[in-house]
Amino acid sequence: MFNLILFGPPGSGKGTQSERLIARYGLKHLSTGDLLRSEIAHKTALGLEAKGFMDRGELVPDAVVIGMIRSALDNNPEAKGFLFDGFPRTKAQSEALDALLAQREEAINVVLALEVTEEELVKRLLNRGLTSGRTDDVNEGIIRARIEEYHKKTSAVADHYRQFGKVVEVKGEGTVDDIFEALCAEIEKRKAA
Ligand code: B4P
Repeated sequence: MFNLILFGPPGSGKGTQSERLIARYGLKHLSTGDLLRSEIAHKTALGLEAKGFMDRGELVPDAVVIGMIRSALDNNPEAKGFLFDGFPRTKAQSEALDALLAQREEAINVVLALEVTEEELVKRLLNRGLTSGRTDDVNEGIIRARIEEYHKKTSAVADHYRQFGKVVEVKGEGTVDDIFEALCAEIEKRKAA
């Protein structure tokens, strides 16, 4: 199996690049953002709980997202590997993911971290907000709150995996095609190792 985390601040291109990476490598895509938005659309109890946090640009509680990922792993025993998109977002989520994979005698192979400046992130998300219908994309204050959450809580995820030599930084500005090729080059190196 090959397990990959696509990491980076909100708007760095995780969702965009994930679609291409799963097509090329046949990985199962697990996006906690997509899973949460699906729960909200279906008006489940979990979705109702998550919505308030997401609308404020805050992270949803760890127990909620860890439970969702545990079920997704259980429901995909045949997967050739997983692409984790937007998860883990806290140190606790990283440790929980490592434990869930270890129970399956698996581990994270690489963390690809997309690097994008804050002004570019805000520009991209406001632009997406014009058409996405996402309540967390329309207000600059909420977007900046999401970026602040990233610096406060999510950058710890990179620190966690850096101690195992698993983090590779990739420039996330430029064309979608060029960024995709840079990500693939890093994956090929790790697969060959
Ligand atoms: P997510 O759904 O993960 O969304 P995101 O971080 O906003 O976006 P992503 O990074 O995937 O978007 P992309 O850059 O591809 O999270 C939403 C919310 O859910 C969080 O704020 C949180 O509340 C909650 N949540 C999710 N997971 C959680 C967890 N594990 N724990 C707790 N809470 C959690 O796209 C952005 C835009 O940039 C697009 O319009 C795209 O077209 C554009 N773009 C992409 N690449 C580009 C390029 N190279 N050049 C120009 N534009 C580009």
